[in-house]
Amino acid sequence: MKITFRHYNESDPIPLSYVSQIPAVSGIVSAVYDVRPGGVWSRESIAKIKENANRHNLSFEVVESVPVHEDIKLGKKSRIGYIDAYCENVRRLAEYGIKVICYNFMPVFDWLRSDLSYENPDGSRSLIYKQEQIDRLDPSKTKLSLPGWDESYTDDGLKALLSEYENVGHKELFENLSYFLRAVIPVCEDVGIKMAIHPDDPPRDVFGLPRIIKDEQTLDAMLSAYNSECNGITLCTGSLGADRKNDVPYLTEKYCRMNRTPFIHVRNIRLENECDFYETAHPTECGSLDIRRIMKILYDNGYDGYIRPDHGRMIWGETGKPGYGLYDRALGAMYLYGLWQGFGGFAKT
Ligand code: DNO
Repeated sequence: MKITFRHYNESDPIPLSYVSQIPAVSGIVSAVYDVRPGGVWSRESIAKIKENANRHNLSFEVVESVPVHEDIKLGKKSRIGYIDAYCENVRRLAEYGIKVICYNFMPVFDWLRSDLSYENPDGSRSLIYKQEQIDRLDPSKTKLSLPGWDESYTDDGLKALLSEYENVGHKELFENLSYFLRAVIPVCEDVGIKMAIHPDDPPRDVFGLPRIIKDEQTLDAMLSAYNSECNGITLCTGSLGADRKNDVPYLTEKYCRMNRTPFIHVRNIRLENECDFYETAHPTECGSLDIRRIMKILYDNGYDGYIRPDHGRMIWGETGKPGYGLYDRALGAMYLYGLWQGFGGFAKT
């Protein structure tokens, strides 16, 4: 297992020197953020992230994310050019030693929460999801924003895009994903990169838009759409765990044994009623997911891929990117490392 830490380059308030001070963290997970989805990343930008990381004794082997242009998800003719650009990014990233690319296939929006700074009784702040509040939001009227979202839409552009999805249901979206995989995975096989799709977060349709990566059945379908070790999953415990029907330890064991989960996001959530959840600290006792058991499954199956603590709460007065502060994620990294070492292993390879 290689423990990594997500970083947002120059726009990240956390200096890389702080990241390198977290014991057991051996690398960063990052991306080129100033190129629009569908564009080609310059070699200079990729090289710069790598050099900065290496200067702090950190590796840069996982990209999160190379975004998929909406025309690919919509299956428009113009997808051909955007897929070519995607493949070019894959080739370029391989030149700089990237091993895994995390991406998602969620229409228009990425992860979604109803409150980014919910105050817990102990004064810490968490990301939370309450369905009732989400149901009251209308993305064509309210400006929503989360780290990692494409912020460049104008109001009219967003409205037009949402209306294009009126003709795209689950089946069409899945066909468009399969088409994308058929074009991209052979390139990944050539250059030795593994694609790792991130589950939909939360794992259900939102704002009437279809979502297709949300449970065992849909994960299986996506893996069989192109049968290759380069066509994998980012196993995100918190995203999958937000549906009570998903047995996360079982899914972890299944996909780890199949060798189709090159990247893992570990976080805990406390489920409330059918759909709502609160993001908590990482330890098992803090939420509804048995993180210790999940880690034990990885350990017992000899997991040697990349892992990262996922969202943290804001603690000790920290402010910063929602979910991506330093302190609680560092505690999360130490918890994962401590478990691993307790099982008898070493995190740093
Ligand atoms: C949220 C992240 C997601 C993830 C993308 C992958 O914190 O896990 O934004 O990076 O869905 O493309």
